[in-house]
Amino acid sequence: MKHIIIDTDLGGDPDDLCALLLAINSPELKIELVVTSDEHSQRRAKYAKLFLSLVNKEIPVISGATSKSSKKDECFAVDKLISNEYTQIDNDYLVSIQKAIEKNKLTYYVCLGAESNLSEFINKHPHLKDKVEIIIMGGSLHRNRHRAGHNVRCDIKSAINVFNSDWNKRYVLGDVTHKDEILINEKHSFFKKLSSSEKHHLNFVAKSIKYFFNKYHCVFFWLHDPLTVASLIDEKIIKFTNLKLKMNSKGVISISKEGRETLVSESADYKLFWKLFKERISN
Ligand SMILES: [Ca+2]
Repeated sequence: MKHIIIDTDLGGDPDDLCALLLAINSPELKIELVVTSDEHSQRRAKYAKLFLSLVNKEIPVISGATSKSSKKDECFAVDKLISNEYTQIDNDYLVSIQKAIEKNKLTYYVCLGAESNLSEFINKHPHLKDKVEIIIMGGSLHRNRHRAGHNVRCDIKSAINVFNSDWNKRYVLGDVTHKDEILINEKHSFFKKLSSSEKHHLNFVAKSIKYFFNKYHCVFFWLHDPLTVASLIDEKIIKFTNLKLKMNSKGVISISKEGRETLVSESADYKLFWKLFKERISN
């Protein structure tokens, strides 16, 4: 069993919620802590707590770093779902992450959003390096060579700091996640199943997806974050390779002879992913 910390910007793109549910329903993983990133008034943390209460899981939730994005849009689509939530949530995230990591020999730090919390943590606790394996969903090599992906753009400075650190880490790149094989729209059987389920928590996921579609006039999303989590459950789902990479001041990565050896996703087995994902989500 792997001990994991999930660092997430859930409440915007619904794939974070699907990733959280996949991790909850997977006995190979034990979630030690959920920490939110790109926070606005602890709303992501409140939303996480609300969902965990629906699935009856006592998993600690901590509110992470406040958004560093200068954009007015908060990328948060589920205000209506948390409108009655007045829960006060702790925000001593650096202490909570430290405690969760010190508890076990090895912890997988799964970063599914901005890297603000992670960057601060590695600066503050370099002595914990050997107890952590980091897996980051973000960046791409071939998809867009001029603009970093959403997670990196939310806090470019932190992404650069993490990239240049000597902590053990691997990246699930947008090159393997922006794929039709893991694209969900309203016609997809997965979405229909969630919408028609009698289980309250699955309806909650369906509702969250609908709010996202409505707010952003969007008709689909990709399962970037569930694919990332799935790669920890079954290592055959994503094949990783070592490349020499550099990250520029805009957070864009590229291959470079002088670059840093970096473990990145090369390909994914989407059929294997779907088999696992379908089984686990319908629980
Ligand atoms: Ca995310």
